[in-house]
Amino acid sequence: MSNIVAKAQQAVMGSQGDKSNDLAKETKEISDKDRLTTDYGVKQSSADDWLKVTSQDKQGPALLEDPFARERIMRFDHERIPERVVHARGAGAFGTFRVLESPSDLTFAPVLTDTSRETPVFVRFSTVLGSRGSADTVRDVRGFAIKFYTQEGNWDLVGNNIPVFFIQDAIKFPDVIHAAKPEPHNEVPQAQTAHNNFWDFQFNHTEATHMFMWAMSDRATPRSYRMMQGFGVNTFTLLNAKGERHFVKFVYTPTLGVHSLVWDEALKLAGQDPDFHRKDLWEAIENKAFPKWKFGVQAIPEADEHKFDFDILDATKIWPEDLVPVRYFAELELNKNPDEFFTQVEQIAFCTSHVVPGIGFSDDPLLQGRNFSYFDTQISRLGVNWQELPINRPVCPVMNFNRDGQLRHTITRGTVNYYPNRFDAVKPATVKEGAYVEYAEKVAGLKARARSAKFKEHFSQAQLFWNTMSQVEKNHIINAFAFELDHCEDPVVYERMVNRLADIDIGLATTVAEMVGGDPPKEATRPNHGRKAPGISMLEFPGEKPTIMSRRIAILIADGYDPVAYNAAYGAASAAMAVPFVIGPRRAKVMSAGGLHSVTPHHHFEGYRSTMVDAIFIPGGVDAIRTLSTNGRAQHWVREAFGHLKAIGATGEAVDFVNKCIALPAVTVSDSEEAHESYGVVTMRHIKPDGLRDAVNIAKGCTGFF
Ligand code: HDD
Repeated sequence: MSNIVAKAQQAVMGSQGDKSNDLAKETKEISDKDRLTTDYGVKQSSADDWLKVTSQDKQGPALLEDPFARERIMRFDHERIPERVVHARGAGAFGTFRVLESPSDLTFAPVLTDTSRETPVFVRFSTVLGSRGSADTVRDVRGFAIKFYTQEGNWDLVGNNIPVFFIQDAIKFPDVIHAAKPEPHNEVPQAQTAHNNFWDFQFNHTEATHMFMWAMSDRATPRSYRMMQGFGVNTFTLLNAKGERHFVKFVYTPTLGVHSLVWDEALKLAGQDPDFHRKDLWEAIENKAFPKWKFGVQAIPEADEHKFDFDILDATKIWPEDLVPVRYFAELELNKNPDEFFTQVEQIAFCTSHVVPGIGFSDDPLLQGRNFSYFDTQISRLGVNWQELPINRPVCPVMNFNRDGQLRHTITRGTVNYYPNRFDAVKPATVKEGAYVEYAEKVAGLKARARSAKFKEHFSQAQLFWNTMSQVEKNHIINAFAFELDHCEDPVVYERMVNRLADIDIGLATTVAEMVGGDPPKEATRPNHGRKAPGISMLEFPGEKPTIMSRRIAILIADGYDPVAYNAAYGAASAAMAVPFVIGPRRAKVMSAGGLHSVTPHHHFEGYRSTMVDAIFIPGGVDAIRTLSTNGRAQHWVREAFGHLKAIGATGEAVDFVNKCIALPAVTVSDSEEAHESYGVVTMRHIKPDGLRDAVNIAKGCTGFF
């Protein structure tokens, strides 16, 4: 019998620890050697014509008897599966998780302690509210879910890019999502929080106050999935070999820094390039600019659970980093794009309930509800055997007596499918063999539909967040509220919300009210404690070192461009692993000054937009600049890039062109022979190779910050 079990196990598992090999077994490559067949393997002679009764001069009816045509149409008719009820829009990639320094005082989980391991992972990023086809850059929370294919089973860490949540108790999830999704009568608006129902709910649920401050901040308009932090949000537990337990929050911080789009860019990109984030991730991985995150935890010993003025099991609260610092000990790298979107990114399915020995849950009421919801939703989305799908199956052995159901895939040999059985087959594992054992937590209390006292305080951390923001971040938050509440037509909604803002900051409330209407109180309705905390302002995360690696740089040219400046800039950007895009008046040969060189631009001025790049560079050239000066769109490129705080470089005749486009007295575009930088505009009359390097360096710094 054990032989049979071993064989069956082999059929289910991949080669140990290696998810790529496991997936390779199910992956087919298309080639010109392939011949078209039906799903049942019979070769087909035509993919163009349905079987018909026909003759040369008369077209007769199509025949229902044609099994080939019927199969194609039937398969097509059933291609769609339900999209995720939230987080429907997303992108994903494979990667690796490595432990750099073992936190064995916190946990015995090998995935978090074994420094010799490389655990394969799949990460799916997402927006929350939009449908599968919605735009990437909308204002929204981003999902950041990691599936760790560990030797001890799959561990799913289903996090977001914001460390807190709207609600404390999972029972409210349907309400917060219904209120945020398109309204029920007309299914409007798509992928937006800017509507009556969302803000009506926020007002009626004071516990959402902290979270909506984050959602109105620049965190909700990331520049790239690669430039977002990730947070497990809920409170988990780690168990060490001595049996000691810590409460933990998982944190992952990108080495590229935390950066956002400005709102105007995000709005425009939603139309100009709805796949902006999806493409950005793909492009970076293809260019081998592998995104990386430092991975760590905030940990609180079990004995200290009640030492804080907030409940550490409340998902609407952060653990301020001055009280509980983050301890980084591992790194996460994404290094391989998926082969096929549907079978990998769409079919991947996460469950917060899936943890491995050494990692556990807490009594966080949001987490406990989530632990029910995820498995359940996968059944309706993918079917009960969803864990057998290639992207979801573990790389370690799987064996049990869960059987049958729709689309059961595994064939298990043996005459019994229950335990205990006369063969002693498929016995429960011992602790030594790696069994998951629940922590023996002592629980006592009365059953009640209630939350503990500290869960009732809802404003303190909303103020903490606001107090900590830099002035620039505050301005962006004010503008976000002004935009959102302006989209609420019902005065009850925006007037009440303006009042609610006075619970956080009276300046915020009055400034927003001036724009959207409403009558806020004259004074703050709640005293501000004045506290700030580290780890909240994005400015604290500029990145490990300034880099233009994987940043897009547009080089604007026209006939007569200066080939020396062009080549130098293109070369410098490529050498720094940035992604240069040449933009010209047409996607056909553009001749340099002197006619010795030519370039075929990647895009033309109308086909691409400044929103899609991080910086622009314009080489001089008398004729080229004459053309750009009479081209409204080329001027718009410069103005818009400047308005979005992007680095702009110009040499030779392009200096005057940029100067004219910007035309702001505060910005001095220098006439200097040397490289000169002002407001992120880098200019040089006469180029020198060194000066260009300066320009690229300055561009690095500038693109890093906005
Ligand atoms: Fe959730 C998906 C993150 C609360 C119920 N959630 C989902 C995804 C992420 C999160 C990243 C997408 C996973 C993927 O890429 O497939 N959710 C969170 C976070 C939460 C949270 C960080 C708060 C701490 N979620 C939450 C609650 C419930 C759900 C309270 C229900 C009680 N979430 C779901 C779901 C989804 C989901 C309906 C939809 C698709 C899926 O699970 O697989 O079950």
